[in-house]
Amino acid sequence: ITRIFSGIQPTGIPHLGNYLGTLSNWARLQDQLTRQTPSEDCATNAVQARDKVIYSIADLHAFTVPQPPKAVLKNTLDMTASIIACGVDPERCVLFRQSAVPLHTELAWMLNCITPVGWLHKMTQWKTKLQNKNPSDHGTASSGIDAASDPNSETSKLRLGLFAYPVLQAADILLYSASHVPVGEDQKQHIELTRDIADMANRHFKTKLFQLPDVLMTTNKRVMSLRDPTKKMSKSDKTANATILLTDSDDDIRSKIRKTVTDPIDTVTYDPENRPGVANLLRIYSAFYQRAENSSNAESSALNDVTQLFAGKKNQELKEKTTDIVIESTRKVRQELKRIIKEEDYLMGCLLRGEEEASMIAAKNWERVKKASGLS
Ligand code: AQP
Repeated sequence: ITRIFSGIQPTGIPHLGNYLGTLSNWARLQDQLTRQTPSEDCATNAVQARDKVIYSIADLHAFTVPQPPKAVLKNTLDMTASIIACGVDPERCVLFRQSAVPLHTELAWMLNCITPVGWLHKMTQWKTKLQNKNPSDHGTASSGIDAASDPNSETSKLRLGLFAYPVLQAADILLYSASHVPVGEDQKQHIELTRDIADMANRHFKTKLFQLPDVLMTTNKRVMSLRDPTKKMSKSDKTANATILLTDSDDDIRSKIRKTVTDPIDTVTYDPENRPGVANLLRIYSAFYQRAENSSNAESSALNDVTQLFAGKKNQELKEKTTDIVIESTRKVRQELKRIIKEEDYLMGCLLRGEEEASMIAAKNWERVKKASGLS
């Protein structure tokens, strides 16, 4: 691993899924990759270590769904505070706002001009959006495309940005020559697309402009909504009690987990298909259990241990024990977030410093693109 790059959209306060699936991994990776961070007074080495780990607040991606202008900056600062509270240290990595480095959109444009539209039509997330907009369609991509070409269909009202955002994501990654991109299962296809686009660009410009990044798969499974366990927990889900936020108090967490939708069977078994609510609680418990035990065992083994632990116990007990482990395991992060979220000047300072460093790295790579394309 020579450099990792990852991003998160500032679309609200992060929830337990964002924490387990992404932010805690960001902190862990930063710790692993900058373990030999030299002493503070050795400035050159410190910069070398910092730019191994680049994290972006993907505010431009957030616009793929409408954002109230008044909320944009506040959401960005809240996300910055959340990332730092989860253990990401802006002294040891580059943390910045995507929109502050306009080269992301410039490179995205160049990549748009060489990316075949058919590649984007294959993206599962896009196909899901098409199907949701077009219930009469039976879920094949081609019927979605047909519907999209009818200017009056519901699908043709979907926005271009939503269709093209995987290209912007490719630009985000390629601009920094990231060797690895830590993502969850849902984003794996987009990183594969990034590799294909990089390869296409290298052939198009007849020079090795871009490094093909590898996926660094994060291990934690999806955390599902507490109110509808067939849907993932989402920042934008406004259903009451569906998400546990990093700003929740102990009482909020207690009350939300108590109200979790389970099923009429009274004892605990792990059956994600038929008992998604109970399975979700077992997975949340096991994710924290694995951390508390400091176990390097695979996730599946922690889940087995936890399923054994609760075998024959009442759902009620699972809810209570999950409440305790969530409250205890997130206490430090929640306390730190509460403190830091008010420090707007400090947060802005961290972002400005990150922006400066990100711009320098991006400019070097963009210069090579300009040369290869003839723009220079
Ligand atoms: N429920 C989840 N369980 C595990 N991981 C999750 N992630 C999101 N939801 C869950 C991971 O968190 C990162 C956040 O990425 P994002 O904010 O760029 O986009 P997202 O996946 O769309 O996140 P949300 O929370 O669902 O936000 P909204 O509501 O704005 O769309 C990703 O790495 C994702 O895998």
